[in-house]
Amino acid sequence: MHVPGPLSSRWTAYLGLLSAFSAAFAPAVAVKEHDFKKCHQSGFCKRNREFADHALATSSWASPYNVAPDSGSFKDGQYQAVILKTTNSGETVWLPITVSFLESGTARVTVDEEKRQKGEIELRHGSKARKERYNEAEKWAIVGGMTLDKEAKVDYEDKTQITVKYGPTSKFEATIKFSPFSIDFKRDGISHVKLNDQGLLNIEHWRPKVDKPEPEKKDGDSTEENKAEEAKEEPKGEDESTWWEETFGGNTDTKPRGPESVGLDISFVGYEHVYGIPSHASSLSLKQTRGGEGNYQEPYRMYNADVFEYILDSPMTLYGSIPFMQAHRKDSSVGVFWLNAAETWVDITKAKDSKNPLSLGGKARTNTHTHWFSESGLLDVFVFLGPTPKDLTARYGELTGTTAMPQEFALGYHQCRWNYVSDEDVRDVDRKMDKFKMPYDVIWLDIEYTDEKKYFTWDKHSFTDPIGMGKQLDSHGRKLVTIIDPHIKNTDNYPVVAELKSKELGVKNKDGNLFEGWCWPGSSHWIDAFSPAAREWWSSLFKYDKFKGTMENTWIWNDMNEPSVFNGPETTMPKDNLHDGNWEHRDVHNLNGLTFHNATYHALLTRKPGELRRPFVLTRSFFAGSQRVGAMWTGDNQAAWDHLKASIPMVLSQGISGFPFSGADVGGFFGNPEKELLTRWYQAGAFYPFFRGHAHIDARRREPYLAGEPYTTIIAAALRLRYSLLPSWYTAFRHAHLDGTPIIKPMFYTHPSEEAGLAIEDQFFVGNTGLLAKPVTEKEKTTVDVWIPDGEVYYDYFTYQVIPTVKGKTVTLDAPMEKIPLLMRGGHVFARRDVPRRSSALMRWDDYTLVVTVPRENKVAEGDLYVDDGDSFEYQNGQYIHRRFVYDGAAKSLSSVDAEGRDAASIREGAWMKQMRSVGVGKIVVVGAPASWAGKKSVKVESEGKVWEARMEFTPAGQGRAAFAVIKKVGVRIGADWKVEF
Ligand code: NBV
Repeated sequence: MHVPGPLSSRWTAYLGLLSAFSAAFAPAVAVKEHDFKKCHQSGFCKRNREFADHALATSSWASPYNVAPDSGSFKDGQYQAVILKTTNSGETVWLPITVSFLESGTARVTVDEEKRQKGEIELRHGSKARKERYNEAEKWAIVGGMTLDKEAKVDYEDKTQITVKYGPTSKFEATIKFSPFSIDFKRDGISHVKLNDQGLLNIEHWRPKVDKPEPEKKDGDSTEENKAEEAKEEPKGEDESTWWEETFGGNTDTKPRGPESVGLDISFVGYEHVYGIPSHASSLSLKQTRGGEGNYQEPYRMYNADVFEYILDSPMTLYGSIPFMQAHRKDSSVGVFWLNAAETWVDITKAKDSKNPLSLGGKARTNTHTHWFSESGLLDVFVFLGPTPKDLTARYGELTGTTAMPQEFALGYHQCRWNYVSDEDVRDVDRKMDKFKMPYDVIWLDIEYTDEKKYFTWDKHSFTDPIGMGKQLDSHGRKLVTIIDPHIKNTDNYPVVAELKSKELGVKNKDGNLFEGWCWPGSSHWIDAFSPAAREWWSSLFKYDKFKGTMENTWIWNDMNEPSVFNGPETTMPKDNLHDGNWEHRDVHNLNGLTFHNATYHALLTRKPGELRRPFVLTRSFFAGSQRVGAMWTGDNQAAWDHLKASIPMVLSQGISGFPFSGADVGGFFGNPEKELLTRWYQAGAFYPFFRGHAHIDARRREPYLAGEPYTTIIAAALRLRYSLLPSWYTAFRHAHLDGTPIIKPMFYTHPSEEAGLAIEDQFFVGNTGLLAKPVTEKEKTTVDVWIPDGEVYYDYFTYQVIPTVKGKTVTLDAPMEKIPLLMRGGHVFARRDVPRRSSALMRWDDYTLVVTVPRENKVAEGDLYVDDGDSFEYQNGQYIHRRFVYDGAAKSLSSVDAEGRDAASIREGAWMKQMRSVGVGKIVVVGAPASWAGKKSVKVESEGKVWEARMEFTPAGQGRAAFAVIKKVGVRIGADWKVEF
């Protein structure tokens, strides 16, 4: 291979070299679909689809998997048995199955393979690969919720089946049929989820490789006689051509264990919509994948890859995977979590069920059939029976963990580009953001800050004084994020690579030698973050005295951790590479990003003894569980309107799939957004849980103050809106942290009974605030149609206009350039901080504004506010304020109580809580205030044993605007109990 000389890290010089380098090693700029496998180019995908085609086309098809007679036993919430598979050649394969019924009501079905369990396979040069099926995905993904349901009982059993009742109040049941094997999961006596109902279970069993002689070419190869002969040798569904080796794009994958995929059909009975399995640039309600109008031809793929400038409306894989799917119909949600870290594909089809006209008012119901298959590993699937979307996210959160409580600054605005070219450049951007009164919290450094892409070093010519730069940022409470990627430059005089080599902490190739591939630095090695020793070493690199130039306000960005390998198959690592424990990369691929992200998170926890602060680490690649250690973004999008539009279902999909701390690059990574697009993108981005502007190295500078008027002012307003609502965003994160609730919520999630809303993907509610946002995502659009999910009153956020709404209908809102379509639903109380400041840190001790949106008939409005120090883990010791606000129209009062019923006296106040004693409620705004308040000049306030009057200004309704009242100088502490009487 031709190896270019070392690349200069000076970005100017780099620019020149970039194209040459790109041409040689990096993927070209637009995603080339043909660089990534289609199903028919992936051996096991093709085999499983063909298996399905054959089974579904054969009316007499019977799944060849049967539970062995008398092999089953049920004890302590667990059913164990052996499934026997009869192969085409008449051989019997033993597949131990465990069905675990968990206390939470979740069921887990795990199928392993007996013959594979022991032993190793000798590879070349004495290196070895594990023979058994990979069984450690659980170790990385699952953190709780695994207590068995000791109350689960066998309800019925005979020679053909067993039924177990389980879950809260035993309203769930699973009927395991033996011949052929299938499971029917019911809730309240009705089937919701069926496994192997279509008979597509397929576990490719262990077999030794037999070197067959090349078939002799016979004359007249295509004669009928010869075809019949071939058919005998290769029975249907047993295409052996990719069993032991597979080549794609010039890369050959050796498969020492041969074919070993696991496949299963999962039917959602009576469900028309399925969601989840991110990340795909696709619709929120997933599409069918077996062709037909408006459908995909290809299955949804999950094989984490550097698919930059990805195409839209596609089931192609992206950077991260969460194999969690939810099915929803009016008033019912169920779901499955397919715990497998290997390459996975999911086919989706929907079919009207004419057989069962009984349900749903005699209408033929739709069933959604899904077909899942992974290249290797266990068959391991969790089944959730709902019944609400919230139950699903909570149960899934119990298993894989919930969003880490973030650093508060992380919810502010992040200013990034590839690259800020020097410390002076950073200081300048910092000053200009202030000059233009644009709040922001974090500025980011991409790969060019390093000395020739050697992570943990600085380019000494451009970044002469990183600490001075960090201090300037810190003077306004701001932070710096630097990128650290998993590829370690293979060069001399670089202690990091020297240690990686000498301590053998890198990923190995199939021969057991250190794997070498190409990435930004040129020749590189990859840290194996599956290895405990490698993680410990990784931690040592982040200590302040080791990674010099970093300080307490430096945080980290992990990119390229799919991993991206420029000269690897599908721009990633060869599947026959070896990780810690001799597991093949094939088995663990989709976990790779998580392990690296996790290693960085833990490294930041131990930067300095005694410094216990919540790390902030952004990752590009992820898997189920990544939410526990940081945020993600949707990767390399484009500065185009359709990418702005696509970002919303993508971020919503992340939210319902347990990883809500997500956002897309504002402005679009590749290309140059026109000003209107950039502005609209800021308005939308202000509603992403993770809000970061970013741009490619070739893109023109586009810091928001460069846009020029009127755009600069409009963008500044969007930034300030984000900042004023930070208390409510933070509260939404608290809920996500507690029980896995998404931060921005699609209509099906908040209004699961409204069929017309189930596929809506362009509008959402923010936390529990009742704020309904519908960002403009089309060029020159000055109106939007918002779908109204219920009969509540809706107010315009900015003008307090009462929107003339009808439940289930859309309403057209004006959305000129300067306006973000944002409604307030009646019945909520939410918190803001109204004084504009430069960063979130500078707002810490500001008073709050509470907004009450009076519901129809002046009934009850409710909301909450969670606040802690936003930085340490002290919240785990009770150092937080969590208030519940209740407005009661009939009682004419608004009160604040501890949301968790804690007794204030029992909380020992630390430094932060003490300081919060000086923070109060500055203002209360009651939108939709009753007309009877006219003429009132004050309200009675009661708190901490005192009573006083506060001034109220009432503005009567007029010209479509609701009446509203403003109470100023309320005089109560935010942390205290209080009551206002109107
Ligand atoms: O580190 C450079 C970029 C980064 O800016 C971007 O956000 C990542 O998604 N990175 C990818 C590497 C290559 C981009 C073509």
